[in-house]
Amino acid sequence: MKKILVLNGPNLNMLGKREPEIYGTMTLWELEQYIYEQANELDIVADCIQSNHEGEIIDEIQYALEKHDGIIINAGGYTHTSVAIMDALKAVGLPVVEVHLSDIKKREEFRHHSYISLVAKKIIFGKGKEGYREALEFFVDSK
Ligand code: DHK
Repeated sequence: MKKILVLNGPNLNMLGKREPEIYGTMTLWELEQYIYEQANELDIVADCIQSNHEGEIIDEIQYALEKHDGIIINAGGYTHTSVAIMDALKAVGLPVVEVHLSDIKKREEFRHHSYISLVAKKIIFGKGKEGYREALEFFVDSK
């Protein structure tokens, strides 16, 4: 069975309360339950982790090299700023799928650029929680 790390970055722990008109009313806990259910259906082992801290996200990416076959990442605001997270993803060399709940291309211009996209094999945005399902499906289809 494939083991996939699902990393959610800063402020995603605020889902449910945070700008519901953009991110919806689902909490992080509900999102993670959804991801575990979908993964189970697809015969994937998912490990969901959320952190507000750039260094912790980098640590988790590095640990993934020993434990996981791929990474699904929503790096939150670090998507648009973090060369260091991009470098960590490059360093471990695992396949990466980038997910965003909202449609970052239809929002402020500073959200249009993503450092994660430079290393991601697939980029999914604007599909809400279903984006994570699609990201898991990528790993079913990939070798
Ligand atoms: C989540 C965030 O926290 C933002 O900083 C990104 C992303 C978009 C999302 O849509 O999931 O710009």
